[in-house]
Amino acid sequence: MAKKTPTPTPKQIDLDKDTRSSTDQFLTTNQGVRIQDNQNTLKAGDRGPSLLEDFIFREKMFHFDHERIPERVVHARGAGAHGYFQPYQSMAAVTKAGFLADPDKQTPVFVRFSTVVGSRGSTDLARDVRGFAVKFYTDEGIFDLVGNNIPVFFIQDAMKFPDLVHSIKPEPHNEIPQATAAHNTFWDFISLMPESMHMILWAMSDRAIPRSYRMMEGFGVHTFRFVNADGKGTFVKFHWKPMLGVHAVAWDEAQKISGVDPDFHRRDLWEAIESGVFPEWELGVQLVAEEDEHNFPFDLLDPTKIIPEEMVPVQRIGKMVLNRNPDNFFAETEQVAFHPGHIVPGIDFTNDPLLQGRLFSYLDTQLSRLGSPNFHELPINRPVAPVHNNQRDGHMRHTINRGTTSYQPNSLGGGCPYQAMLSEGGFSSYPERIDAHKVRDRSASFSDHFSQASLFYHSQSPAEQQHIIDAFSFELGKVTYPHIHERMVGLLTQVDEDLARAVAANLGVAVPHEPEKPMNAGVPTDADPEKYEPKAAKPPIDKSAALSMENTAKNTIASRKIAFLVADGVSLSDVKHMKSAIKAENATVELVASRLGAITTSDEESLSADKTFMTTASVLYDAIYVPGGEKSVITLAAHADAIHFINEAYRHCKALCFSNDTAPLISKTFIDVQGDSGVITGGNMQETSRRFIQAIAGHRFWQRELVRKVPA
Ligand code: HDE
Repeated sequence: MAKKTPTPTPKQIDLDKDTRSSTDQFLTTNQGVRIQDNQNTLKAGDRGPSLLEDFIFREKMFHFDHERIPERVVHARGAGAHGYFQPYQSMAAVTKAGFLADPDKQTPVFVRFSTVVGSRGSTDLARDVRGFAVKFYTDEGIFDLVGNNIPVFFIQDAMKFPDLVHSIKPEPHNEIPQATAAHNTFWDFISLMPESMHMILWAMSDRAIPRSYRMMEGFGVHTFRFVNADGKGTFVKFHWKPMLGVHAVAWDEAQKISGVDPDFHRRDLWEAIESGVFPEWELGVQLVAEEDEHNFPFDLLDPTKIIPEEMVPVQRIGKMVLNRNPDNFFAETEQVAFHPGHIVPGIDFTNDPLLQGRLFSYLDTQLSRLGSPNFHELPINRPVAPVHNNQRDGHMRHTINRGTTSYQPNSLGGGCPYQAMLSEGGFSSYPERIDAHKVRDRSASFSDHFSQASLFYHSQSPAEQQHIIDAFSFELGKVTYPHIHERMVGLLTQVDEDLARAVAANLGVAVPHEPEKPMNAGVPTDADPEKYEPKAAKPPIDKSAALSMENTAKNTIASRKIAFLVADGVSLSDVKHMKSAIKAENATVELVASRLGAITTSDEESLSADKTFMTTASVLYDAIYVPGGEKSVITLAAHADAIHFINEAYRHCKALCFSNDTAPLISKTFIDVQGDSGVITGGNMQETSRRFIQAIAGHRFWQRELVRKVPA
């Protein structure tokens, strides 16, 4: 598909002021002096020592020496893209936010997706939470929706965040392991932290190994507040719903992708945008009237709880489209600075104690990362709304403020810049009434830690439940302390007895007969431990269809990647027909052969191979097609790598399609063409391609896992 060039947004026009291209330009120093020799240092004789006066060399090396900045303490690895957001209708009844008021108005956005635990160079396919941070450049200032692809969090209070992160990061003595929770310290912490159980169930589910950033949901996690022009507040939970559905890879596949293409998600996002199949999400909101705050069996301020969609439906209020890749990774994706405290009139916080702590952390962290309180002046961070205030100076100040006054009130500067009235868009915080004692404490309404973990588990399909069991068994299997296994199994009994039994069996530990009281080490000294004891509660509903990826959209193959396995003698008409059927659905085809270069077809035409069995792997594709052509089929049947390619895709439950005369190849694989779903063979080309496309849209045929035929 030809790439569409998006119309520049106001933010792009703003960024263009700082964008440079060196085409047809001389090489210069940073002071603009033209350089005549960029190959040799200045020396005393051509075999002599280098001279200190070589300002060109020193400037070049000085800059290089300082190229790196500290990576983010969490969410270090990420990928970003530009786009826009457009509401479907005015939301003025509940919020005065201008960017949600006018269905004709597009607001520029920059989005950064990330993993949480790994460092900048780690793999994209780690089992991890994914960050989903959106910067809206609204006319009223920046609004950052700094969310994740999981709707709840591990802890209820920001005080515990450094402990959580220290436990999951590589262990301090040897900095092992990288980008994974599967080690002693994390599970030690979690097994002592019952409030983490809901999030842990999500993290052990396939949500933590997405097929693509483009196929993830996003969540604001906390309950926020909308405020309308009359000052009336409404609680709001934010959701992003991907138009391509929510899909994951298999765990075995994730581990292999981490080896063959650690940039898998980054590349996937980049390529989708370059090819013009723009990633899209709908913005959803769950609205709760203030009067209903206490009508739920959980606390709206508790970030370990969702509001099930069956209780409060998600209203889809607009769409976000990502249509432009960054020009420069460092300047944009690395330097972008998100902060949940960047809000605009019409949006406000609640007292969620996790959110309250975040409001300190994000601003603070930019100082050590970007090195200056002027980070907001970096092109990617500056708003399109005008900025005027009396803040001055600091490292790397860009703005040149005119005038003699940098204080308020002033008369010498005519009183400028002046405060805005409410009617002029001035921000005023929601005047929530607070009448309380100052305490370090947690509300009793935060003490149900298991009911929503159970709801999540019970809402999964059998295959998804098995994947959760497998993930617990893998992660805890890497833990070398049996008492941590036992504590975790004890906690899992509170979520689901069968889950606990299955995990215990894999770990070789016993399930406690009577579910024990879970240990909760997160109790302050001098506090009444009873008060902190988790309370058993019934889930708000028994099952929620929205929680299972099985029920997601499966109606498109747009942007999916399909491998065609070919060799000399392949049927050109098979290749052509299938390729055009797949391309018509906006998906991509790559021809994979044993070598690069021209492949001669059965009718002596020539095709060009895109990849070889050495340069690619089945795990990088969504589906596989083997076209006919006797000679090609026989060659592939004799090629161990081709057979492995097919078997591996089969093991990962992908759609496979074989042309008519491919029996000699199929017979070398583990595939049973009669009994295996998602395997399409022979027949009329039109019908075959239709069935194949439908199978690819179905994503995976997990039932194949029940009979694990293919060795890893
Ligand atoms: Fe973050 N988090 N976080 N977080 N977070 C950061 O800010 C923090 C939390 C999230 O692409 C840091 O600029 C605390 C929840 C995303 O640049 C830091 C707490 C959610 C990103 C920080 C949380 C998130 C971050 C590190 C608990 C989902 C990446 C670098 C109180 C709603 C943004 C930075 C990007 C990044 C602190 C918990 C999402 C240190 C203290 C809950 C998507 O400020």
